[in-house]
Amino acid sequence: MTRPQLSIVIPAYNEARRLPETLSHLNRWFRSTTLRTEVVIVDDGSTDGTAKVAREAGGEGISLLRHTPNRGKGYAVRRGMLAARGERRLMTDADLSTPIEELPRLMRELDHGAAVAIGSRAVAGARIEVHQPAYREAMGRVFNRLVQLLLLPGLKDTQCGFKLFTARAAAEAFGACRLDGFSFDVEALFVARRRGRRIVEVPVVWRNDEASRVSLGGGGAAFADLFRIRFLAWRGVYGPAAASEAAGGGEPGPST
Ligand SMILES: Nc1nc2c(ncn2[C@@H]2O[C@H](COP(=O)(O)OP(=O)(O)O)[C@@H](O)[C@H]2O)c(=O)[nH]1
Ligand SMILES: [Mg+2]
Repeated sequence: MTRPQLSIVIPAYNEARRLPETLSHLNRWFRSTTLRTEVVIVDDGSTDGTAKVAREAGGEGISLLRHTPNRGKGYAVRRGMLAARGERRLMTDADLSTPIEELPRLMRELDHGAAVAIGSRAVAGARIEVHQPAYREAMGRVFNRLVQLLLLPGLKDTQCGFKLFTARAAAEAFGACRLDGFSFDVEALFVARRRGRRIVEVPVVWRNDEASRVSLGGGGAAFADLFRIRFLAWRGVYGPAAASEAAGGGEPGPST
């Protein structure tokens, strides 16, 4: 089979209710694009019939990976990104909080040479149509302060679930990742930048879906994981830093 130009990786934990609408929306969107596309759904130990829904909606170009028990969003995305075959690989949440219609903005950045384009709610031009609860937004701001301080200076939102990688950047970054929880985005971006890959933050639309699977405990663990990434980097787990990273964090300018 010819290689897909785009893989859409969807981590799914108990998404039987949200997945059908998401998949039918994606199917409609496929008709508007000429890209050869595959969808990879990763059922992360769901107990609610997610796999059945995915199989029923499935068809050509939709594949399902399953594991039990639940391992976390990081594990699910990593598995999907490494199994995907597309020349470019998008990870997106099952609730399409960032609509798939935003994809061309990210594609454009890869056309212009970026290795990774990440959807962002915190840069000029972003449009938050439905906000997260105030405590999540506040926690997100504190989290980002720490992310920038410890690991990724200059990136204002690493937690939006909509990110596009070239095949090479995806294999490189996710191949080196260790974390299964919610800091996996930070880890993948940290590794990508360490290898000297250019990351661009792109303003996107966000419509929060209140049916969140994120628990407060999971949020706490995410903070601890930031220190873990620093520690693993110090231990050499992510390999040596590329010259451009060692010289000061990759490309100059606000978009890195
Ligand atoms: N919370 C959570 N989400 C997971 C897990 N594994 C995969 N996911 C997926 O991660 C995505 C984001 O989850 P969501 O609850 O919408 O997060 P939120 O929008 O940040 O509150 C969804 O596609 C989930 O199905 C997991 O173990 N826990
Ligand atoms: Mg959500």
